[in-house]
Amino acid sequence: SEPHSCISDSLSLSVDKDSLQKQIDELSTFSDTPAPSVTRILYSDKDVIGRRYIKNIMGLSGLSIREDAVGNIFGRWEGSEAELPPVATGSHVDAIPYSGKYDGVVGVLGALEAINALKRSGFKPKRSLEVIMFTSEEPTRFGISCLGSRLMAGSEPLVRALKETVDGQNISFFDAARSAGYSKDQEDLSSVFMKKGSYSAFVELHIEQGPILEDEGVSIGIVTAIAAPASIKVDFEGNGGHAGAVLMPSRNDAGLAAAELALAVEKHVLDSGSVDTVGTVGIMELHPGAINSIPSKSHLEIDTRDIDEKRRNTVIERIHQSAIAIAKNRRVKLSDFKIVNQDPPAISDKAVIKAMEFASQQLNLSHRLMISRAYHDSLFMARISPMGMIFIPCYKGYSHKPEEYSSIEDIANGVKTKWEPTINSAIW
Ligand code: HGY
Ligand code: MN
Ligand code: MN
Ligand code: MN
Repeated sequence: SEPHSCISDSLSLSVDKDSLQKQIDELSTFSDTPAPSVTRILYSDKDVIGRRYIKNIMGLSGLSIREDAVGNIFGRWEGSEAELPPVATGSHVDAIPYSGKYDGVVGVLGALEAINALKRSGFKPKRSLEVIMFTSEEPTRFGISCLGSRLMAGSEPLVRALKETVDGQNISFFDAARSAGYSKDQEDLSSVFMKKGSYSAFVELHIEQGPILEDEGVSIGIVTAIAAPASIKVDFEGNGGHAGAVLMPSRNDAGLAAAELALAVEKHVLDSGSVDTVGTVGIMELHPGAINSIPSKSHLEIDTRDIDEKRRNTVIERIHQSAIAIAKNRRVKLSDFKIVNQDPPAISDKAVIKAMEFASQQLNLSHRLMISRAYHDSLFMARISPMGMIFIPCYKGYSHKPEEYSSIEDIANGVKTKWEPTINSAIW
């Protein structure tokens, strides 16, 4: 349906920038690493405090709050026709080690400020509006990205996997969830699943995490598709031994096998034929990790993505072949090659894209269509609802590092653009 006239003017909507900036700054203090970095890992004490902070704002905004078995948090503003599927918006507030204070946070606190601005203006929604804070968008603790939204989208394999998933300290997913007040009885996590059609639209506001909008001086990015992410865990085993006494010809060094595979990842990605293929070895651990002991074990975690799923899968296949060849040549054991996730890309909904283009025009904001190379909870929300994403510029495209920054003006532009489709779809 066609977006209605821009009603935000008639509602004299305005963003309370000071309070929004203050909330972003306060939330960033709940961190396990010193400012300006932010570290807030799933179910950690700081994550629990962050969750309480968000629920407090939801309560103050008069939203009814529900939490599911893994801690996805839903703040709902009941509409006059509450039986209709609601309009939803939201993002995440967990943060990888030594990251920044805007990734995800802008989409949660910005959503709550949009609700408050709508309330201040006297707007009354027809469809209910729901703000979602998704559990664990980042893969840091259990190696699973978008854990909360992946479950909401109905992943049976994930329910099975979580039963035997442990973190780096050998704490099980369920013990960690229980320590944060969730999944008390080992309840069946399929209670988290949501049906297709649960929402009439889902819109996520997020920093671009790339340099395009800032380079081009464009205020709003309207996401047309989200790239297809995949992650792989690899373990090699050798005999190890004394760094002085074992001569080179008789070594089978698991550390060098890992190093060679990391370079093979780079090679296969660069040989893919497209600049859209990316690959990263962000984790590489050597055991026993002593300068004078030949690594007897190595563990790598590989992240590879592409907007073209087939091309990405070819790269994964080549990485696997390299791991087997390296193990053979170096006489080490390839003790594990585990594809943790190999997700398809997601396509934004045409009507939601149109609503966001309309909103940007009405608000006189420069805007452009673009793809998202980062993944988001929207990747999975697209499986149960028409999805759209709004990007705002961030400083030099920096993200996942303490220098991450977006101006409160850019954030306010994103909030205003978001409420237009929300308003329109709330009326649609
Ligand atoms: O890695 C990502 O794409 C997201 O920022 N977690
Ligand atoms: Mn992130
Ligand atoms: Mn994010
Ligand atoms: Mn010695």
